[in-house]
Amino acid sequence: MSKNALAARIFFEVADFLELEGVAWKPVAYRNAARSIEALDEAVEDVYARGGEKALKGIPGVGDAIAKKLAEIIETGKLKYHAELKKEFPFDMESLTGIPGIGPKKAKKLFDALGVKDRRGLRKAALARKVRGVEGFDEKTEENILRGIELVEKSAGRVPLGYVLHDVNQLIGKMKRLAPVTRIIAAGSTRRMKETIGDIDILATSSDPKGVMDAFTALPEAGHVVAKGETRSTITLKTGLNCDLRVVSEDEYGSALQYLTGSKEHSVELRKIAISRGLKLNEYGVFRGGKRVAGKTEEGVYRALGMDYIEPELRELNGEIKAAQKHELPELVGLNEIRGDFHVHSDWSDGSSPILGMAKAAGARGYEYVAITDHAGKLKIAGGLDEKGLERHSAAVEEAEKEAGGIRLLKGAEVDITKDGGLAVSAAALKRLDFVVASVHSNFNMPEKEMTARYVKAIEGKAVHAIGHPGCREIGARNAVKADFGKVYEAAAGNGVFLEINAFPTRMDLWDREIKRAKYEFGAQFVLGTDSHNEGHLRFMETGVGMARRGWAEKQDLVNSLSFKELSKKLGI
Ligand code: DGT
Ligand code: CA
Ligand code: CA
Ligand code: ZN
Repeated sequence: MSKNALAARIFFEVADFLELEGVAWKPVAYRNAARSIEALDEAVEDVYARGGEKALKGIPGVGDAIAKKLAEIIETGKLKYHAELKKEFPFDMESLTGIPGIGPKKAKKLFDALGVKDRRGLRKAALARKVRGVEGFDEKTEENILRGIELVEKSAGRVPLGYVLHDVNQLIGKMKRLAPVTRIIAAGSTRRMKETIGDIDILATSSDPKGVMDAFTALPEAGHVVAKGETRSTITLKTGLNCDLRVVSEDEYGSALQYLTGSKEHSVELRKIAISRGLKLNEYGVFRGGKRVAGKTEEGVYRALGMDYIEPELRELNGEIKAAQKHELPELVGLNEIRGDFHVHSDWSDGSSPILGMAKAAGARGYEYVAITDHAGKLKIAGGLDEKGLERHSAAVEEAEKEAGGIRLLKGAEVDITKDGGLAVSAAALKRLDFVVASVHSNFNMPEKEMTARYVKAIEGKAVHAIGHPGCREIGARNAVKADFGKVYEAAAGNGVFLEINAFPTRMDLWDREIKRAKYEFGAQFVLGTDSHNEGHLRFMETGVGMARRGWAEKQDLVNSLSFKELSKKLGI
């Protein structure tokens, strides 16, 4: 485990322990620090080596006390404070609270009543139907626990792309400098911008494959060399992720890239089409008889098969091949068309940076505008603002705009949708804002009918601009809520309410198939928001755009492509 992952894990567990002890605020601080360490571009040990505790304090959410503890973890691999807390709670907190629906309090209850120490123990107890006997649990929660464990185990070993894309790009940049490569590019699920990846696949061309293999396996990022061959090698990065590298000749570059990009299902279909046209497609090229007719470029491969070039994000065998044959592929939106971010938190709720810091960082990305959408409502743990608080927040946003150097700030909020579809803040208070995201943050397990009605009511109230993370999933931790989403999309499109594509790496919500469905079947419009809790998170826009593209989104489908002038007209601000 990398030191970042280790530190994040320790801090998350400290937060859980402190929450159990009823300590106020500190759990929020530890979780914030853990989250930003988890998402950091750099290894914490490198930050520390560069500038000691002082440099660690440059990490968002890391203050004096946490910097000191982080230094201890970097130096010793452990934290005394954590070990002391653990003595009081002698079970594997992280293993248990990693299961959807299990918080620190429930974990302790299960430990006290059944001696359950970790996920394995809990599965055993649930299968033996012992959980339902514990106070606060019943047959249904027992079932949910088993389903939750399955979800966690299924996603084990996969990593949210948003957390690692930057590392992949850096690694490729380094190889460009250090290795004798002509071309080098990420393929596989990374290139398709899938929300999680199992491993990294890189393709290169070179006249000196052996030199490339030597440079690759000698990278300081390589924790372990799994295999080293003449033209292909695999390393395990210090972050724990595997990375494959293939070197091919220039002539094979296109077909090798097509093969290595996948998806497998997409490629299998292409091969069938090749056969039906009297051709043969493989990773070395497209052949007629013994003669090679394409393979140097991907465009050439698709052209030889009688279709338009298909962008990597679309290669999931979800209608793209038929569309390419009929020349009906969408013109996908690009990152350069994004002019703002619609979901950003500050230290007014559970973010770790001031409004001004977030605004300047958004400006530095070249945005024209950013919506400051701190939590509003009763979500205590996230520091939800009440109506008075919202008024002060709006005033602070106006102030920050004056100092931010030209970027326009939208006075916003992320307001909770209550159990019955109401909003946690009055319509009058919301009316004073420029941009309101409404999200479900509680009662995730409602029956489908009630959840559908809850969303539709929130939409039809017309007090909000967007529905935040509509599926309410947390990748690897919580499945999407059950609702008739067709009805939700229909209501949203009919009432001019946008659907969010939340780009936070563990959310990615809405996602590919749902975006495509909402667009083509219901004519919905979308807003991309990173759900940033510090400046570094703003870069998740990149994978967010990737997800929008996976959902076949074009420029006109995303409100983010509007200029501030067009946007203010649309919002009436
Ligand atoms: P991942 O790593 O699980 O996130 O997903 P991928 O898509 O990166 O899959 P990976 O790393 O196993 O393989 C990389 C690419 O190689 C994959 O996207 C397509 C290609 N590939 C792998 N196995 C097969 C296969 O059996 N048939 C074909 N046609 N292509 C394959
Ligand atoms: Ca892969
Ligand atoms: Ca692979
Ligand atoms: Zn939210």
